[in-house]
Amino acid sequence: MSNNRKTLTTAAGIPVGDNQNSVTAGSRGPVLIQDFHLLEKLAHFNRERIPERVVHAKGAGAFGYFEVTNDEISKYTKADFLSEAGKRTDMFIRFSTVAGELGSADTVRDPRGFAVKFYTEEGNYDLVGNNTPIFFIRDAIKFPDFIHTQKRHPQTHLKDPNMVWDFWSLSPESLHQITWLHGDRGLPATLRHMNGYGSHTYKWVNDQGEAFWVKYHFVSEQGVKGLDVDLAEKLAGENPDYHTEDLYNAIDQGDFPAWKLYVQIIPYEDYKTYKWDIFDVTKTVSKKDYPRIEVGRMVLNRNPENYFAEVEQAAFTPGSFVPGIEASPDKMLQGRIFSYGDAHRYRLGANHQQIPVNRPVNEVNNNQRDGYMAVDGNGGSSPVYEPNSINGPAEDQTKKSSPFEIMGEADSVAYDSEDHYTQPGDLYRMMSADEKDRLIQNFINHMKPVESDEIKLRQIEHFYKADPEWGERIAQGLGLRVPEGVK
Ligand code: HDE
Repeated sequence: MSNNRKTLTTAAGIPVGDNQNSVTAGSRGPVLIQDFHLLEKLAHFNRERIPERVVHAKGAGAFGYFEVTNDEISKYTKADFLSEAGKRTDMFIRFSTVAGELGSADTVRDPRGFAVKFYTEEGNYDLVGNNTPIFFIRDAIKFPDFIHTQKRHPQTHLKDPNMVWDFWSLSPESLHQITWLHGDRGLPATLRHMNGYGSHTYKWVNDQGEAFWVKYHFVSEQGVKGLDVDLAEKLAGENPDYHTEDLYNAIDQGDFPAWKLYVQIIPYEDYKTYKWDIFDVTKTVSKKDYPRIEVGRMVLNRNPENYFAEVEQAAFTPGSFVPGIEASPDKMLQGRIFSYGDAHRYRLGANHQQIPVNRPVNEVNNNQRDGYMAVDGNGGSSPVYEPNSINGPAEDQTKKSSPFEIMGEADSVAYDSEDHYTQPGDLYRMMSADEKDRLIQNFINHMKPVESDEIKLRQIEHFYKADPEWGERIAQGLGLRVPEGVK
């Protein structure tokens, strides 16, 4: 053995004398329990897995930076990392599919997660979006049921189009997102060839205390490209990690992918009068009404050094806001603000923010102590309570979030708009003839295995209401007729 190799050690740093033969009682005798290296090795191996994410389990990540390109953004937000052109902030991104398990194929029709962590000087800002500007549902209370339909059937353990279309046909607010999903953008060529969206409306507040509503759009500099359906199927078999590999190789070869970040700024008072509820995540806000304003540029220039440490253990939450960026009353967003931290505490533990990929670059000062894996010194001898007279960290009232006026009664009520058809219909009508053909074929292929005609007809009614031609074409492709009562 050459002398410049490091000595193999146990986790306690003890040099290992033999890593090929366990210690036995005599050369043909049983293994001795005193072989602590063997015991540690087997026991640690059993504990290598942590729970995979209940959604977005399969993902790829990369590090990079975000650079502000527009000096005017501070008119709308006091967020320090957006304060002036040229300002750079390190960031980490994780792309993911939604429904598949950790080992599932990349090239499937599914939204892609687009989760960005900005390591700002005022703490981590997480923008946990998708490659779609909208979502299937608009109230967090429906999310676990919705995801159950996307996962495996409780008996067969198979993906089940009956569950999927039963739920979607009974949740017409999903029509906009499923139209998007069955179009060309629902199956991206690579992770580099897709846009990213914050999806929800968020609130920005400037240093005068003025508030604005904001929608985020990351536009790919590589262009937006879809993957041919037949090629995608072939790749899913031949190279299920096709997208993961493409991203890694591009960065490895110095071909750094980049996105421009734009925002739509919606004046605060407009939420009361705009033709759509801007807090309803199944709707978009027109670019004609609120044009995109450039904010900056995101460049991915470094691969993770270790997948588990940095990608699997990455913990994003829409509840990680920095001063100048706040929540809106979007019910989905509100539910998510609970859900992600809860998922991390379960998957990674109470101290998950101490894991290097999740650790902020600025100093952390709070009165939270102890818990499993408190590995950052646990606050040392500093104070552990507040108020105190021993010079502990104090709040800064200038960083308080802005007020939002509320009226009405506490109740379980739906969003006002029951118009689930205008925006999907517009999306359909915007498509070229070829795109429409592909969209319709994708729907037909996906709906064909559904056993119940009742479910198919219920969904056809939604297509028909969005655009009669669309409904007729899908009905025909499925060998059905649009019911007379619908016309
Ligand atoms: Fe998520 N989502 N989600 N989601 N989501 C998770 O967080 C959840 C939603 C999104 O790369 C989970 O750490 C609820 C919309 C991304 O690590 C979980 C609702 C959007 C990722 C969770 C939504 C997303 C997740 C799974 C309805 C786009 C991957 C484990 C209110 C705007 C982040 C975890 C990563 C992951 C919950 C809806 C995007 C369970 C309850 C809308 C990109 O907490």
